[in-house]
Amino acid sequence: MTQSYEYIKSSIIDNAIGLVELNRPKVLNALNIGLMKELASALKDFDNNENIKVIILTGNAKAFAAGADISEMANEDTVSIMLKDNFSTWDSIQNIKTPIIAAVSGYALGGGLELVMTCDIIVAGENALFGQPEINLGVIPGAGGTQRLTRAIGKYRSSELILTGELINAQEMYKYGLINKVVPNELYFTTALKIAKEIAKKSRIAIRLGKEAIVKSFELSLKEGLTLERKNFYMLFSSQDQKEGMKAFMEKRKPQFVGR
Ligand code: DAK
Repeated sequence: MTQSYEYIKSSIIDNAIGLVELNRPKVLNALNIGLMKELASALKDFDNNENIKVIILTGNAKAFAAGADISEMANEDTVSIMLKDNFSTWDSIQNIKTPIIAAVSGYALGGGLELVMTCDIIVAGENALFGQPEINLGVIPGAGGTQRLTRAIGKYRSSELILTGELINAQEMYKYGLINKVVPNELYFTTALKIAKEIAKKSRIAIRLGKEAIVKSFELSLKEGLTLERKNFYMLFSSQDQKEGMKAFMEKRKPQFVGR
């Protein structure tokens, strides 16, 4: 099943993996309002689809996304930008329960990097370039960059990136700990797909509760986080998949998970 959009492409692989491709190649996938709305809608559709266990979000070889669309923001003032409330689409993306793998090639800048950082696993081609260049436009990151980048790579590295606007390559970002894997350019998508296929073998309900507990670790105290983890762990013992997973282990066979 493939649904058609204007600014993205959405499709399903192996009946279990949702794929969203950002598709404004002429402007390096600049994230305009229309694209963000379509993206939020496609991700929500996958989140509501009981067959989908994991999502891959990607761009093209030249760009994941070179940031929010500057031409749309240039004439805004404080009130007009506030009233548009475009953050609600960003908020809905960070509430997606299905894990998202970012498959990055080329530019991931500004809002593009912020979008990457809403994902759960990040795979990059060697040519990928990351940065928060908003400072060159007289502003600062507005969709999570100062918070997520700092939590991911630390105060000192994020300060340098955000305050100088410099771009760094995938290998450097890997050393900083933001990226799971850096691979030769031609392998960035197949590597992400390989990880997605591995996740797709697992129980959908366990995958989602696992993501929830990990994401919440950024918001809760250790004590609260451990309580949430324990509740999610207990909850899984009422699933058929827990019974099947443990039974299959003891019978020395592969589990057949049903997502219930
Ligand atoms: N917006 C609009 N158009 C862009 C763009 C962008 N971010 N990035 C590239 N383009 C367009 C270029 O204008 C050009 O269009 P034409 O001139 O051909 O019509 C085309 O894409 C190709 O770009 P270049 O000719 O510049 O290509 P180069 O290879 O020479 O350079 C580059 C590539 C990535 C270094 C360069 O394009 C560049 O510096 N782009 C801007 C990068 C940037 O500053 N990004 C941060 C943008 S600010 C918010 C949520 C999020 C945000 C804000 C608010 N709310 C919810 C309210 C986030 C803000 C940002 O991301």
